[in-house]
Amino acid sequence: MVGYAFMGAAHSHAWRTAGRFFDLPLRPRMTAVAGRDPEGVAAAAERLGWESTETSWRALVERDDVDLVDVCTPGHTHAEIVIAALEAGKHVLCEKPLANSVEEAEAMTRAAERAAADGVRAMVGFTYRRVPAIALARQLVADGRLGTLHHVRAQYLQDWIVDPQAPLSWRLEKDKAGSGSLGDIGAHIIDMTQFITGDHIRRVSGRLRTFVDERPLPSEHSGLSGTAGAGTGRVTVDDAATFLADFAGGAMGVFEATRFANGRKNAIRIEINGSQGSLAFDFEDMNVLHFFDGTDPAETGGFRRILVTEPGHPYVGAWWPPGHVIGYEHSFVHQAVDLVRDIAAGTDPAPSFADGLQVQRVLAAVETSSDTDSWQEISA
Ligand code: SOE
Repeated sequence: MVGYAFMGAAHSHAWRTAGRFFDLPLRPRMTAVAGRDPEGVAAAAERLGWESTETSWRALVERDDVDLVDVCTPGHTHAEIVIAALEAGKHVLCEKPLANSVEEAEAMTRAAERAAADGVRAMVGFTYRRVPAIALARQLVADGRLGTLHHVRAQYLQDWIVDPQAPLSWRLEKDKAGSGSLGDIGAHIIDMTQFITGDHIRRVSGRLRTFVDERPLPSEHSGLSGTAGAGTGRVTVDDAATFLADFAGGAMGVFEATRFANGRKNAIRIEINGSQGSLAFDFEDMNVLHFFDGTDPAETGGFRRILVTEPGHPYVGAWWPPGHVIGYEHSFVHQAVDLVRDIAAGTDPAPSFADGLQVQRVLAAVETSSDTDSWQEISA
């Protein structure tokens, strides 16, 4: 694994846990973690359960005892690490969004396609599609329970930088993160809604806004929080993004991604309305899917609250008895399980780099739309 901060901790937990709850055809071994700071990476290895450390990702990628490279670093480093790993014949899991630009994502996708010819697999980490309620939502749509889809409504709401004194971090710098709320969290709802609907976004009309464009530099930073230090730096990404989207299949989409929704910590709200029924989900109640079946008699119909903890629900059978809910970290475990199974079976993982590239094109189109005040088509 390269990187060991917030996402690195979530991925480490997943690699440690996957084979303890799920039957896996291969057993992940947490051979090495890489990071530039020798003390920091050593402490992380100890805490997160890695056998050894490297202070250069290149050294990690060249090791014979590494078969898979898990990239948990900021976006501006993804392309170089991922392409080198694929060229060295290593399977790759890359955190989302795939890259900081469409060009980088295209190069990574080409590298993944070349490597696939030699049986090397590549997956992009849109973990939320592996929340059981989201996987169930996709099944219901695929089974035709919603009929023809009319509306897709999606919001990803956080508030961790609503305080203007919250310090600058890499997620607020364009050269490191590519974009702000748009790419960091908007990318998730693009992937989730396309996954649930089995459809894709055809064109967008977007608005980006930065509410606080100068912030204190951090004296220290960990995960999403930090302490303000001396001096200030410029915020070079969007704080909030909204966009309208037309889906290829005809549904109308309304999307909102913001880090300024005061009081909302990690609310991912998705509602889909079709000719036969509707679905509604909120990550802050992630074990629940609300389903309205329009074919129910009006007198007894209404949204039903499905507690997605039955053994027959996606992924759930490997965990706890019904009603014993799961959390944020479990979707990362599901991601590790699916990737290991694909590697063993020689099948292509989803979401593929091509899927990650398509999301990148939607992100770029929203930015261009906001800059030019126009609708933008998503190129194929
Ligand atoms: C920060 O907004 C963040 O950690 C994202 O980077 C993750 O992808 C999301 O799952 C939680 O929030």
